[in-house]
Amino acid sequence: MVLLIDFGTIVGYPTDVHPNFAAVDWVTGSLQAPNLHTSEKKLGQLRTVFHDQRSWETMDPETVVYRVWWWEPVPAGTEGGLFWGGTEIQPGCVGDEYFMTHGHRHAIVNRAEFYGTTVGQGMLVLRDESGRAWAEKMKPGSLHYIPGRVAHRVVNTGNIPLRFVACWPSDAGHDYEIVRERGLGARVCQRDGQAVFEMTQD
Ligand code: M6P
Ligand code: ZN
Repeated sequence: MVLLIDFGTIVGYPTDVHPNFAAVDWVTGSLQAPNLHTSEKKLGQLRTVFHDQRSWETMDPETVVYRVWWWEPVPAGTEGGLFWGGTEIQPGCVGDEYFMTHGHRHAIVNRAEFYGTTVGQGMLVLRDESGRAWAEKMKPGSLHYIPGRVAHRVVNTGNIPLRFVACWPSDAGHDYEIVRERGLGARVCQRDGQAVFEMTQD
């Protein structure tokens, strides 16, 4: 059987398979998909995330730090399924610390994830269960495998929006508490115009 796929048209699909049509712009990471989910995080929602609380208090809490969009081809919590999404982090700093995602570990801890950078420059900060922290440079084309049990966060170290695509298991979930309590063990700060990865005590 020949299967012809042309975004929106599948010929010969089995009638018991729900036709899931989606399209990615591989240059920007933008996504078209059925029932696309979106969310945005503003500075006001990221109080404990940045270390310079004084600078954070002087900034507009309505400032959008990052947006996320994702497709759930199966319901959240489904074992064996996958989600696909993208994230755009604005350029900026709170004090000397770059704008970044909240960061999380997966609620089902052994679930892994892929991140792939499409636009901009950044750092993926990772921390394993033993407390070791490290970072991987993100730039267009860089592909990052995040093993299970490893907490992860993305930092925009450039002066344009940083965009990356992501693929993660539909039952992975997000554990934000662990990052709120323990942090990532490292921060990425601007020192003399350069992005510097610095270990912290937490
Ligand atoms: C990526 C994925 C999402 C995640 C998003 C923002 O797109 O890992 O699952 O929600 O980044 O990260 P956070 O949830 O830490 O705010
Ligand atoms: Zn994740």
